[in-house]
Amino acid sequence: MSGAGAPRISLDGAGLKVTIVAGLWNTEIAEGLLAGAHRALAAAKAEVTEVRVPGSFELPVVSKAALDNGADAVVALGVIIRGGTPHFEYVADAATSGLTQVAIVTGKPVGFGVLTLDHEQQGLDRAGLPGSTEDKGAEAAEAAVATAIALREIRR
Ligand code: DLZ
Repeated sequence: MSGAGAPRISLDGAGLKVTIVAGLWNTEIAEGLLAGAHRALAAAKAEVTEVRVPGSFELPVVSKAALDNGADAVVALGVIIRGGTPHFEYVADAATSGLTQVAIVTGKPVGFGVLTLDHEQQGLDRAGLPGSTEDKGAEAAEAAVATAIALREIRR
């Protein structure tokens, strides 16, 4: 995910129930994404629940369960760093296509905050940490809330 052109949006998410589903791999970057998502959702006044999953592969099934059980939107966070095995492609593809399907099948938004990286420094630059140039956890949270608001308008 490159940050060029990413919008920062001021939103009123009062009354929205948002679940953050966060992977545990690559702790420092993952915690930065999580903190950024919390900051953005607090600013939007959304009601927040946090659920941890082992890795990015588990994001889709838990995101779907959250949406099937009352969440208005999910923010899915994960960090996948390219290694020397094909695991990177498998895990990244499973998370990306799985989360896309979850959004379409449930008709509810999934903010996509899964970083797919060549190396750790790219993640540190994007994780909303001191010294980061981007805040992808916050961006994913803002996208989820903005999409939930858009869907509410359309379905009114
Ligand atoms: C197995 C695996 C590997 C190799 N790399 C990552 C990664 O970089 N980021 C991540 O979130 N998860 C990784 N995983 C774990 C899988 O997502 C999953 O948790 C396990 O395969 C167990 O199902």
